[in-house]
Parts: sequence; C-alpha cells; structure tokens
Amino acid sequence: MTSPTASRTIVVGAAQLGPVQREDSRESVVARMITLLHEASSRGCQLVVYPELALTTFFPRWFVDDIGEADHWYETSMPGPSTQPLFDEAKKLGIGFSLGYAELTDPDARGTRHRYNTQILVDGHGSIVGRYHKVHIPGHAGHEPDRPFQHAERYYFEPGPEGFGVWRSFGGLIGMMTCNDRRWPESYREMGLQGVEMILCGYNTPIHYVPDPSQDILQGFHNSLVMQAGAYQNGTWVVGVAKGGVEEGVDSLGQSCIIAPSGQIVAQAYTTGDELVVASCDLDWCKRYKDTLFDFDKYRRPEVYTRITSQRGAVIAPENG
Ligand code: CDV
Repeated sequence: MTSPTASRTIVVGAAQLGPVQREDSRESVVARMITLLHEASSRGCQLVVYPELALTTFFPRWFVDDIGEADHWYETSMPGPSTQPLFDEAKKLGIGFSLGYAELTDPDARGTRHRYNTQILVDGHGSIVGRYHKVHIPGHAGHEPDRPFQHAERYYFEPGPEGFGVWRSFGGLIGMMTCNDRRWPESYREMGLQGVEMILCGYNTPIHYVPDPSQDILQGFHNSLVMQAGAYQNGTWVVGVAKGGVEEGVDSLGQSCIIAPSGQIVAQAYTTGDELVVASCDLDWCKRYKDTLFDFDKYRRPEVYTRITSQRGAVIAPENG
C-alpha cells in the first residue's frame, strides 16, 4: 500500500475544548475557539470541528421545573451576536467548521418552537451548508434528585426527526452525528448508505456513568471502540471531538481523535483541555474499504435485516419446542 497522498485530502482539526463553566460567557468561549482556529490555520487545516454544546456548559446536568428558565442556554439564531466573530474569523481564514449548540427554533406552522441538540457544518466562505439535529437522546426526562448530577437531555431536547444527512462539501461527502449517536451502529450505517467519507462528531461524556458505575473505567475504551468500529465498517473517516476536563464538578472524557477508514486512530488528544488535534485525511482511502470487504451493494442482505427498522426493542426469541 502506498501512503495516503492522493488528490482528495482534507486537513482537519479536532478542536477539543476544556471545561466551560456555568459563569463563562459565550464571548469567552468563542475567543477560545478563535484561538484554536488560528492554530488550525497555521497548521494548514481546511476544516475545524468543535464539540457538542460547545458554547455553554453542559446545562442538562441541572433540572429546572420551568423549561423556559433554561431558554438562555439555547441559540435562537446562528450566527448570533456572540458567534458572529467565529464566522467572520473562519471566513477570513478560509476555514470551514462544525459546531454543536443548543437550538431553540422559530415557531413552526403549528406555532411550536423546537429544542434540538444541533450541529452545523459551515463552509470556508462562512455559509451554513448542513444542519443536523441529534437523533439518539440519552439520559432521562424527569428530575432524578438522587443522582450526583442530572443528565436530563431527554427533557431539554427532542430527537431530530430528519435522521442522518450527508452533504457534498470540502470536496467530499461529509456527515454529522452528536455524542451518544456514536454508540449506535445505525448512525454510521445510515450515512454509510449515502456514501459518507467523513463523519464529524462532537461529544460530552462524563467519566462517571451514574446508571452503572462499572462502566466508568471503560469510558475511554468504549469511546474509541465505537468510533473505530463505525469508521472501519463503513469505510469512512471519523472525527470525534470532546469537551473534556472537570466542568462544574463533573469529570469529562477528552480523548478527541481522528480515525481512518481502516479503523486506526491516526491522531488523538493527550490533554483534557483546549487542544487542536490535526490529521491529513485522504478521502480516497475510503474506497479501499467501500470497494472491498464493505462493498455494500455486493454483500449486504437488507431482506434479512427487517427487524432493524420494524422493531425498536428486543423481542426475545421464544423457547425451543
Ligand atoms: N451527551 C451525550 O450524549 N452523552 C452520552 C451519555 C450516554 C453519557 C454519551 O454517549 O457520552
């Protein structure tokens, strides 16, 4: 095999953020993001990926009885006053980016405003070319006062109804997913079936998994396990970007990484703070997997996969006889 020096190469930066505390203003976070953007520019990046809910602290760790009291955590326009400088600077540098944030939409035809955990893709000219609403919403919808911290994403966000898109951008086929989506093989395969060549994923993963603490020590292992498997099984690059470190007393995994279509990690963060991880990603490398072992058209058997879309939970097989 030759080295990955072919024509369709994206230099991508995984812009990990350290903790964002409750009192930190959006402006201060955007300033940190711009610092990483400048480093990305000096290292030749064309695309920079920021974490899930990058602009604020991970607010679903607190419950409020009246959800309207949480409105200030959501963006009602993008760009908005505090994010415009990021758009302006990225455009000036000719760098595209992907950004995760809480979105409160305008009223729809029925007058309903929706709350989504959103990730956008912005091209090098500052235009939003893709918008994704997180599909697999983890955690709980009600207040669970016995927990050391809440994970009330199911209260604060509704699942995105559109599913997983893939956008022609940066000379390739780019998809997005957000945090918990990365644990579900369906997320990658939905994009794999649209030919995805690079999946961008922001995340916030507390080390302490309250429902089953035996998993705490495995958080790093599971993080790379799922993204490496998803990359390999779909012949795609995956860029996983964390918000890490101790945020409001909650210790979060960093380990942002860039994974090749072979499933190999080619670059990884070594801190849990603000850190830029860079890799040069040859999109044509995807074909080595898409055209061989994972030639979907040749080898997939959708006629025997019917449970995957017709059934949600497991239906336990009946006893023999
Ligand atoms: N923000 C997330 O989606 N967090 C989830 C939960 C399960 C901790 C995660 O997958 O990391």
